[in-house]
Amino acid sequence: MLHFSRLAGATLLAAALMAGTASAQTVLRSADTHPDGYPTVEAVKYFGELVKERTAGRYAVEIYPSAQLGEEKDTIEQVRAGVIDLNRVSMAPFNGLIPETTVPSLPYIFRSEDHMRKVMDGAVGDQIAASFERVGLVLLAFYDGGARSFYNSKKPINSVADLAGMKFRVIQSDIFVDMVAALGANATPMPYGEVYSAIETGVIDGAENNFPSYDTAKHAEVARFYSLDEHTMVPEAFVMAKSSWDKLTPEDQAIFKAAAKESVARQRELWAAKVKESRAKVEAAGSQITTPDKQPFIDAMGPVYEKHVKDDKLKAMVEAIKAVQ
Ligand code: GTR
Repeated sequence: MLHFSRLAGATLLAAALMAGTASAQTVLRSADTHPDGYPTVEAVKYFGELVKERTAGRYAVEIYPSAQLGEEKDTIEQVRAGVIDLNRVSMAPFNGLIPETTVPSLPYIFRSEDHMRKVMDGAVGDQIAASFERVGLVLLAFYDGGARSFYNSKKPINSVADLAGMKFRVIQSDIFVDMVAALGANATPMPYGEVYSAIETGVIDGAENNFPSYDTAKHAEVARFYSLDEHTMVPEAFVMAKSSWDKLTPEDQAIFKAAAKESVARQRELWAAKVKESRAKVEAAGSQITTPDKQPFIDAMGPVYEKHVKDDKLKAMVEAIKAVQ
């Protein structure tokens, strides 16, 4: 009898502890425009696992992939308002909101992926990260977004002249609109989720993105001419609502920061593999890839820099980026 009640007591205690743990868990909602399995989604998943483990289950991350919580511009407003806690989004839609984000979004600002990583991991990256606080966000990590290039349904692009008069969807940023204009083509900013049908119905001739997006959003099905002009290398941003961040203890903030940092290494590995996989997949499915000489594209970007790099702070950032070896 004694034995039984001890056992029952222990069971009750265990159940109470479990209930306690469960009720004390804060679930943080995170948005991503990409589908499950995409490197950014997997990186945030990994971040969530680390956070859960290191906070002994007090925090967990629930990801809403495939734009379930809305298109990027909407989710940016939601995370600023604290409606959602976390968001993985490109840096380009922040351009109108945070001037510092325009610098890494500029065409041909980075010489290579390696250069981009060094910059984002260094002092300029820190400066850009800090600038998110002004709009109610904490920048947890910069992820790789690879190089963006033009693709279209009409013809192979081998030179700037080939772009003349064509109509491209661009990501929602004025820099992109002006960049396309500087190349003699027309830009239509629109949400990512609308691009496939806009190309299919001929509203636009094409769009611009990296291989993993071109592949997973199925744009390759409707725009088989991909031109490797690699005009931008905009990093991805993983942000947290400042209001959610401020609820964390300093110890938990350190856990979140460390987990985010570790997720960057994971994302970069997954990213490199995904670029290769997506490129092979679209080529096998019939995409035609051309490699135009980049210099004339670079030479055409003067007006974009003149218009978007006006104040001394941004000018200094551009110079600092160029100086990174
Ligand atoms: C992708 C990026 C997305 C989204 C998309 C777009 O490369 O990862 O976050 O910004 O481009 O063009 O809308």
